[in-house]
Amino acid sequence: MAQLSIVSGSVGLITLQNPPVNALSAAVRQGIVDTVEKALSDPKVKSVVIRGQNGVFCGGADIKEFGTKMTGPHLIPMIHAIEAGNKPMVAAIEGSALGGGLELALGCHYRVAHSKARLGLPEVTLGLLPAAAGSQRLPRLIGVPAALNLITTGRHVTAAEALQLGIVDQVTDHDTVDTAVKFALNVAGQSLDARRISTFPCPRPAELDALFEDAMQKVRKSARGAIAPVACVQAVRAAATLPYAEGLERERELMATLFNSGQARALQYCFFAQRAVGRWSTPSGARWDTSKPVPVPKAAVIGLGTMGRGIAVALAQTGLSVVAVETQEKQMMEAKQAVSGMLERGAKRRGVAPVSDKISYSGNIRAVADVDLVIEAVFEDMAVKEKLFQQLSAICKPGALLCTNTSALDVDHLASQTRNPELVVGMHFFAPAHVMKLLEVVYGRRSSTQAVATAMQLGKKMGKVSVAVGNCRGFVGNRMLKPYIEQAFYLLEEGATPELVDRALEEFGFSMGVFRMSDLSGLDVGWRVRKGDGLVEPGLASGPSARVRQGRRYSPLGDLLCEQGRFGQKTGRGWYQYEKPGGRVARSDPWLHSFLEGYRARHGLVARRIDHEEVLERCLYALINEGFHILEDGIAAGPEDIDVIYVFGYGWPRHRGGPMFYAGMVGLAKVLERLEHYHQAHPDVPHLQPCSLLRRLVASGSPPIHKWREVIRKLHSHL
Ligand code: 3H9
Repeated sequence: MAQLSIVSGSVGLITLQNPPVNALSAAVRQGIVDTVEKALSDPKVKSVVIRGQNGVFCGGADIKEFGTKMTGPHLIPMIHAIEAGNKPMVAAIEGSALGGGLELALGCHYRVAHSKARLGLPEVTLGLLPAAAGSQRLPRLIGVPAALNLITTGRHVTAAEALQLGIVDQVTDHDTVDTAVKFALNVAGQSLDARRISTFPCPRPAELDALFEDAMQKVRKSARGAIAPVACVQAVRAAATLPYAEGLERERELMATLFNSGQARALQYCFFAQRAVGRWSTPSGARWDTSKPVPVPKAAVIGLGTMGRGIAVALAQTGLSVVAVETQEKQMMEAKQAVSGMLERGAKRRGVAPVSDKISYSGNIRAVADVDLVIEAVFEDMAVKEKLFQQLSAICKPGALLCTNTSALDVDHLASQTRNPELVVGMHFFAPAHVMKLLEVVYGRRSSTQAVATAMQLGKKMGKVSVAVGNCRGFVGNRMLKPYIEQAFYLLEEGATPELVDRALEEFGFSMGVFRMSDLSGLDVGWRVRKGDGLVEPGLASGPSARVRQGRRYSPLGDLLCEQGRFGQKTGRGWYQYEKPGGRVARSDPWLHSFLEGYRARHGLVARRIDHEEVLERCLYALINEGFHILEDGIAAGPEDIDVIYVFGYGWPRHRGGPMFYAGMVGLAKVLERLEHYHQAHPDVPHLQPCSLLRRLVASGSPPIHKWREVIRKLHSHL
């Protein structure tokens, strides 16, 4: 797990060996302790280089060990032994030095990094803090403000930034280990008194209290209830105000509160869930490891509205040649300007040249004749898309993949409009498409394994978290959103206000409550869909039938607002009011409150007091219940897929792990009991009727989430 060899006559080379990222498992820690001891006691060794196998220095503590009984040497004394040693230790950093990996490097006396290496203390993203003295050494090395920034955000820095900050001593474009060995030869025999970071005084900024108050306010605001960022600030404060040993003790205490917290478990679950969705499979037998994607050097985007523009930018930034097609001249002109602005801003952010030359524009659909893949992002209307797919099927070269960016429409139906339905898949992007990380790749009944693999691969190349999902109305994300929004409407009818519902959801951790979100995305979007579904009946009809459609409870509230032209931010009025059309700051609207009172009076509804708990239970459990239906139907392969979709695409707070993980944390039996309770109170709301998979899981003793797939598999094999 760690090996010592002697190179260049006098340099002890310690190699960490725990692929793929040389995580610091018990065996690796033991290996380091043993090899360091050997190197320090071997008179032939004058200096030491520590490196990781296979071009990765170290990805940190072994996250898989968390939650199990920890064995082996502890990290802190192991790193102290390295720092206290009387021979220079040089970390040779290639690939990543993250978390405990960087803490190990900070225990070394010198650090040499390859120019492509990335360094950071991302523990906060796992609900932890850098508790192998990272929170105490880093501020001593680079100062409090820079350390606060790195530790509270968990961001990775490039080698160039690490050099500028003073984290590393040298950056090389050549062989890192060779460079580090030369470095080690040069420093052999030199005094190490000024190289042990734990002995450095921590630089004390002038306005210490103000600095930490400001940092605390900032993290509290952005953390949305997450506790780790707050603990990170406290740990850095300890570094700035206490002697090293006392600071270390404070770091230990803070870590103890985080380590077994539900938030840490949720965030670590998210880490593995994000990777698990990459190992996708479909019921037809397509799999991530056996299905071969086809290369896609050239792609086309059709329709340059908001979505199309974002998709074109995302593709171009990935290095593809893009043909962008828009038939309306005015839209084309606006799109060209918007796209070039997006590309310029993106290039500036990433410190590269804009890739405007990657995109060519055309008003003629025939321009897509030679591309390898088309993504259509035209108006969300089945008739329009049907016609387009018929055209594409005739125009595109043989083998070209045809993808739809629909957010809900039937992918199988669109595939049936083409000569090669096996080449059709859904690629559901989220707005803005060049920024949002989530991509739902929707396989149809006839999609080929190659088509799914190609779309998944393209998503990965674009830096998206791609999740393969089955075809049904709304796929996974939007299908679950429907009962969630529906409950929010019913709560208004029963006495809540948009402010109350949103506050409950935002305190839970959503970046935006359901009504503020609806104002942002536009009320007219859902109105159009409901109209298409024959649900909208114009006017202010009263009587019981006004709130019933197709035998179920229905709330026409959203339709009534749209009839008044209240489409949300774009019109300056929606569930809230805004200073002007396009305004961003939501203010309570007295008109809306009296409208709700009038509505209730007209329908004989008596407003009652609704508390946050009911808002959360009704909205979230209805959404979770739909998640169980999705698992039961085989639309998502496992709970991780649903959770990743909600965390990356729908603002679900990551420190709560995603809706299905949250259900497990609350207790499946409790979720079932509350759904039964609410369904009894609202028998005309089918979404509140508990799903049979949920009942089955509770009946089988509420197994932990990683065992749900077994229950689902059994369920499917019985069918
Ligand atoms: C810590 O250090 C705490 C200390 O401060 C104090 C303790 C007292 N452990 O991401 P990839 C697995 S907390 C175990 O696909 P990439 C990963 O699950 C730690 N396993 O590769 C995957 O497995 P699988 C702080 C780990 O090249 C495989 O390795 N460190 C760990 O795209 C490949 O991973 C971090 O937060 C780990 N630490 O990216 C860094 N890391 O194949 C976490 C990875 O079965 N790691 N695995 O799915 C990363 O950010 C990325 O993995 C990294 C490589 C950038 C290193």
